[in-house]
Amino acid sequence: MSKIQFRHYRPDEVVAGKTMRGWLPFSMSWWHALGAAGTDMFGGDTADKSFGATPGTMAHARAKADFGFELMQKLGIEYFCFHDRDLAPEAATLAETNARLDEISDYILAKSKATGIKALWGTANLFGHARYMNGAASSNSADVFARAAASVKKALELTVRLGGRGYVFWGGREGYDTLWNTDTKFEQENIAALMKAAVAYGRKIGFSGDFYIEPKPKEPAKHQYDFDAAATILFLKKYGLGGDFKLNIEANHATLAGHTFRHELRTAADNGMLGSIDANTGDALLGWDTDEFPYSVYDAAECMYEVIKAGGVTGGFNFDAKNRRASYTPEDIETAFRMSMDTFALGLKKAAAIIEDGRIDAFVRDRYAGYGSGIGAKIRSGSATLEELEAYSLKSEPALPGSGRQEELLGVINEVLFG
Ligand code: XLS
Ligand code: CA
Ligand code: CA
Repeated sequence: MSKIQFRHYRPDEVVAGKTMRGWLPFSMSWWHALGAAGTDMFGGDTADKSFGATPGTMAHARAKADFGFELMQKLGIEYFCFHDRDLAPEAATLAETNARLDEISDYILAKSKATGIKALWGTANLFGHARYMNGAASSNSADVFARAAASVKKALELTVRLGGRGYVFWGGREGYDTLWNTDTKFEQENIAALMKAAVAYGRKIGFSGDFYIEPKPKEPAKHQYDFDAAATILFLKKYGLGGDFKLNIEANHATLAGHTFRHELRTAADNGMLGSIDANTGDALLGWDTDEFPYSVYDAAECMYEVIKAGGVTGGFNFDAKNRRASYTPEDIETAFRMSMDTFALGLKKAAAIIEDGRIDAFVRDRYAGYGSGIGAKIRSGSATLEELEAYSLKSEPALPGSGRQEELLGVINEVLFG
């Protein structure tokens, strides 16, 4: 097996005080790399992801694992992310489904032990089956809630077994299509109840990692409760889940919510909740979740600037990304990973260069200098009263605040990035 050669990714090279491998724990998403075959709303598969076996069989589940581990080894990727459904097809009963998951996790665990490649995070697919048409924990059916909880229990066990750093809740159908049939407060209370039960069980079986919520505003639901980082943080704090949960920020979901990737990273980090990253990108001209392999060095540099400032992620960088429909050969899969890993490696170096250059950080620091003493320091200490601030203001009119110098700063960034 020949290792893939990178242009910028050198796992052991130290950048900003840590190895590239340490800053960038890359992960392969089982569903895209081994599952997505190019199907879209208007046409079927273009890629062959049978891997020499019949799809829907356990032989196929094993063939996917074989291909996945070889791919990760070639790339030097040390983690993978999975839904229960990605690992083995669902059977007629929960008991049979669980038996299949036990069987395939034995197989994967053996490969994991042989290679050192582990799960980054696991999750349960609580959106694909027809039973989840009205959501899982937010379903109007208590039986569906119970079934979702059973799947979370099993997915947590798999995550622990496969060495996962985290466990993800992505609420694709935890939302609504019309408020005319929905009790939003009731549904969100139920979502919190499932999460609390998951924390209790996870800790009981020895899961010491973080739980994550992955915000997304819509698709498939018209409105998802975990709309963006801010809405999700409010939910976690309201229900007392902040100690066990962090966020898994996905670039494409950030832009769907009308934010930038960087905005969502900053919001999570400001609240001490930057856990993990789903590294992908959307398309500025398309209003849905295209899950493309990230290629913008500029975006990657912005991302890595936020990540360095936050001291890194406790999770990793999961390529929740798939090849375009017309890039359908096995070589296209390798090329996509290589290109995106290099994008983040270069982004990391550029972000470190921005910090090293110092002009941006110095500008931001100086911009708030007026809060360092006098009335500003009083405001920062939280002790300034309105009466005092009025008395202060009566003495003189405030000067205009200093210029934001936006264009100058953008020029500095261009200079550091491109010379
Ligand atoms: C879908 C989400 C999903 C989560 C895991 O848009 O990105 O794939 O990452 O359920
Ligand atoms: Ca994702
Ligand atoms: Ca997505």
